[in-house]
Amino acid sequence: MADKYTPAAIEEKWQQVWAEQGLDKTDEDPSKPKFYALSMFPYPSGNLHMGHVRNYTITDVIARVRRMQGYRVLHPMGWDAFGLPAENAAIDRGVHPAKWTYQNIDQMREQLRQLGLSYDWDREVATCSPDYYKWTQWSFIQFLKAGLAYQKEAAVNWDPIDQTVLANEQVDSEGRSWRSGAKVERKLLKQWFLKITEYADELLQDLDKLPGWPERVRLMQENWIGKSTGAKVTFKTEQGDDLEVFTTRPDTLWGATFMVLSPEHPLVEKLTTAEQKAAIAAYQAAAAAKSDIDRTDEGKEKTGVWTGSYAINPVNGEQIPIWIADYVLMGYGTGAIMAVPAHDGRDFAFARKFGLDVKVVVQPEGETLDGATMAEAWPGEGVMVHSGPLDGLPAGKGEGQSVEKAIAWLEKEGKGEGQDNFRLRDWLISRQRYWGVPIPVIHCPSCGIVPVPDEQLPVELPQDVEFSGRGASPLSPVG
Ligand code: ANZ
Repeated sequence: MADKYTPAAIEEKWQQVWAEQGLDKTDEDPSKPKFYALSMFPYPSGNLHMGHVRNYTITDVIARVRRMQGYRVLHPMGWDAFGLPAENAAIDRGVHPAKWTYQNIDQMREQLRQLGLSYDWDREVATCSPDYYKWTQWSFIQFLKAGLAYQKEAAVNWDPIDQTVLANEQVDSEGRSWRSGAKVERKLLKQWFLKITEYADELLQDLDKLPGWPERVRLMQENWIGKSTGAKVTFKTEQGDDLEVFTTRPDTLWGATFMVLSPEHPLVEKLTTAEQKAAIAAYQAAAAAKSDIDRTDEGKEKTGVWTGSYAINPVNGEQIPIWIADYVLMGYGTGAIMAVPAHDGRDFAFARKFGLDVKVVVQPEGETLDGATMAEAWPGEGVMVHSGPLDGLPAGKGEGQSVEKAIAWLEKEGKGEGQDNFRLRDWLISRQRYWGVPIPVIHCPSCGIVPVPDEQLPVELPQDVEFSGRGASPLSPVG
């Protein structure tokens, strides 16, 4: 026996023998127990890296052990082959994304073979091939029929020079487009979503069923789902519209001294008086140019504009001014808040900057806060004051405390109701790019969105397209 391991001499020879014996083929003998060894499909970037090697070795070891234990093992490989890099390569190098993708697949398949991994290559799939994405489309239609796929307007990154939507990865840290260098804007476009929020509670509860998982990972999941408990409260605008807010502190309603709408809120136009029109429009344009991270940066100076209108506080009939400000995001809660400057830091900074009232409704023990002179908000514990039915209660979320009582009172009075809110957003699946699965629906002018019948799937992606090199999808309408 040779005392040196020479991969070139040994591996190729034995891989050949395994191939001839069909060692990796899926055994279909129904008398044996089945085992499915599936690892995550790689993106066909062109070359394997050590992360792939580690990952795929683990699954390969499992598959081999199971075969030896007498299982009939299905151990396939596939390619997560749609996505933006293929399109970028097409633009940069003038090759069609399909050609670039299949070349990369060939190369990486060869590298996986050299590693001697025991895949059944007869079962290979590529997500960009019509016989595969037929099933992606079929699944989408099941979601659509179940009411779990839907379209709505959502903010996207818009490059005003290239006139195209950009992925987050194409926007640099200064908010500029990777290609044109233009300052990226936020623009509302109709998008497809999957309603993952329908499962938010279930996802949260079932984290308990993962006892083997690191606490750190479970906590990350929990924060990502981000459950907040509170209430939805309905204010009336002076124009007579309902203005709903989500609040985690419904007990502080008597201390609400103004309201703040996100600049994108649908009621802004109606609320804006003639005198305030120009200032509001300018502020909306400035907010559209900012990222959510910029907008919610706690440290930054608060900005905003009064709409010129008032709302009526449902608990005491007081008229309070309605402002717009970028620290309120359209994508969270209802996109509108009641501002309680005495007990919320952001609202406090805003009120001081614009000279708005500050009304204390929670008095901390041993102190007497005065709205006119206090130096910062008091978000902590205390006793409820100036709050009608809540007066004298301990402020807090526990049993018998102010929040619980406030919700019961709102529900009894028909002014609001308890509500949970989640940070988790529905999953935006449309991309406005070319190299992806066509959404299998017909936009019928008279009957709306109609799913393509199963027997007509797949709806194939046109192959014969030109890349303008300007970043726009070759399928976007000309003009
Ligand atoms: C009044 C209030 C008084 C609030 C108070 C807090 C303290 P979390 O915990 O993150 O769910 N809010 C609601 N929607 C918002 C939006 N779209 N953009 C920015 N802020 C929003 O926070 C919920 C609280 O954040 C809500 O409760 C609301 O302010 C604000 F002493 O309402 B609160």
